[in-house]
Amino acid sequence: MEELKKLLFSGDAENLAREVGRLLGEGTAPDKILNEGLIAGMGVVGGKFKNNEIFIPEVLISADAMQAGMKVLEPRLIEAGVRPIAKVVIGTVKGDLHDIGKNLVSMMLKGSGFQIEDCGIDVPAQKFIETINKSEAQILAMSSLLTTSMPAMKSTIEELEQNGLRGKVKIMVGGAPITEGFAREIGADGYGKDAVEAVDLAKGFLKIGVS
Ligand code: B1M
Repeated sequence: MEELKKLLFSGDAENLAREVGRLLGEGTAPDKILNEGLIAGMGVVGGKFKNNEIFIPEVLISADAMQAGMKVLEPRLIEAGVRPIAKVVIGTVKGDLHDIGKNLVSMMLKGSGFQIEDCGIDVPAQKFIETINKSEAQILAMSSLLTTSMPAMKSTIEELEQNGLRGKVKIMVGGAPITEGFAREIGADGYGKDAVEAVDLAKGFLKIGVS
């Protein structure tokens, strides 16, 4: 597990995938590899990012390595019946094409055991609604990088209300122009300043019950 964490931290995707395969081959339980190796490793990455010891490019490289490890691990997790801790629908709101931050949040959430339904960019409210309905997700995560796309977060929340879904999902918002005050004003349940805060927030929702 220590080796996995090291490979994840150094972003060595190829060797990480190989090491996951090797551990599976010698009979290590898939959930042990996930929780004690990959998720624990991403926790270290998140902690260092929070403390400004590493920066966005390093986090992205580690997240890529995590994805490579997950590709090998995922079929075995499914076989073993290991379930994600919750489902998150994520997207950049209507009118906005920025996705680097949204992808980072998505990868960190995945790295923490959440299942992600990524709606992509320029996402209209109806698309969020359809995806929430289809996936039965417990959390909606919306990103906006433009002051001009911020109102789309508010209108999406209003449409969720009109569709009777508001009480069924916790909503978090984030992105460079978003503030705690704005999140409160539009009726979101939380605001994440960065990808690490987004993960903490999502885990916090689980503690208070997300359904
Ligand atoms: Co655009 N752009 N851009 N751009 N762009 C900004 C955002 C801008 C601040 C640049 C500037 O003028 N200084 C400015 C917005 C100004 C404003 O609204 N006040 C701007 C503009 C104006 C535009 C265009 C309108 C330019 C034009 O065409 N005239 C245009 C808009 C297109 C559109 O969306 N409709 C445009 C286009 C683009 C590119 C396509 C060229 C490209 C995007 C490529 C892509 O995303 N695939 C781009 C880029 C790269 C930027 C900058 C330079 C970088 C954004 C970025 O990726 N940051 C940006 C200036 C800047 O920020 N320095 C800028 C890195 C990323 C990791 O950070 O996304 O903030 P960020 O995510 C963080 C947190 O915010 C948070 O976690 C992340 C990790 O810590 N976070 C969340 C994000 N989402 C979250 C969700 C959460 C929680 C946390 O919970 C759900």
